[in-house]
Amino acid sequence: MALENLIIKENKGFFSKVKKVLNPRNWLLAGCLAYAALTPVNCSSDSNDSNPPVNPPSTPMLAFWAEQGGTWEIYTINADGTGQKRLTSHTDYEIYPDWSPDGKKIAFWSKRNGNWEIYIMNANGSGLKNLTENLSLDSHHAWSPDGTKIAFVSDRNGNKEVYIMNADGTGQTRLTYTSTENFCPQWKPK
Ligand SMILES: [Ca+2]
Repeated sequence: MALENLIIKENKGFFSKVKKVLNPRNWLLAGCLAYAALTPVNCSSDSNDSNPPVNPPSTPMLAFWAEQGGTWEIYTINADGTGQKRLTSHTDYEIYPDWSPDGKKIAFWSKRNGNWEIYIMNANGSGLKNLTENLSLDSHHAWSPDGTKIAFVSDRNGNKEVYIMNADGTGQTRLTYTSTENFCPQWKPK
């Protein structure tokens, strides 16, 4: 290619690039891309963030123990008096139900294995588990505010002392050391 033609071709390419840069449509496109890159992404599927969706409140419910049918058992009932349900069924005592803070579990005392133990079960009565498994008295359970611990009373070391354990029964630890009896541990609210 002759030098003159080569210069003409390069000049055409240069002016073509200048034309593209100066084209208002390209500037508009570049502006839109820049705006999209700098605008924070809204990850919420709800366009109205000032009113996030709220789960409907569950029906208020109570647990109680009663001698119905000749044995002391744990029951639940709705706060309007409907839906009474028997959760335990044993010839020995099942008393003092206490809800876990998240409402999913119920702890209670039972003598079903011959001595007082603290048991736990799901709120529908399933998943029964002996938490303390000790031949001495274990009683007066109290859930920690975060639901991870249960305080209780036991006389496993001679007289009634306050203990603490994880909510699955592990890590049972004595907290008090007195010659007199200690009862009814209660957690300070958060
Ligand atoms: Ca026991």
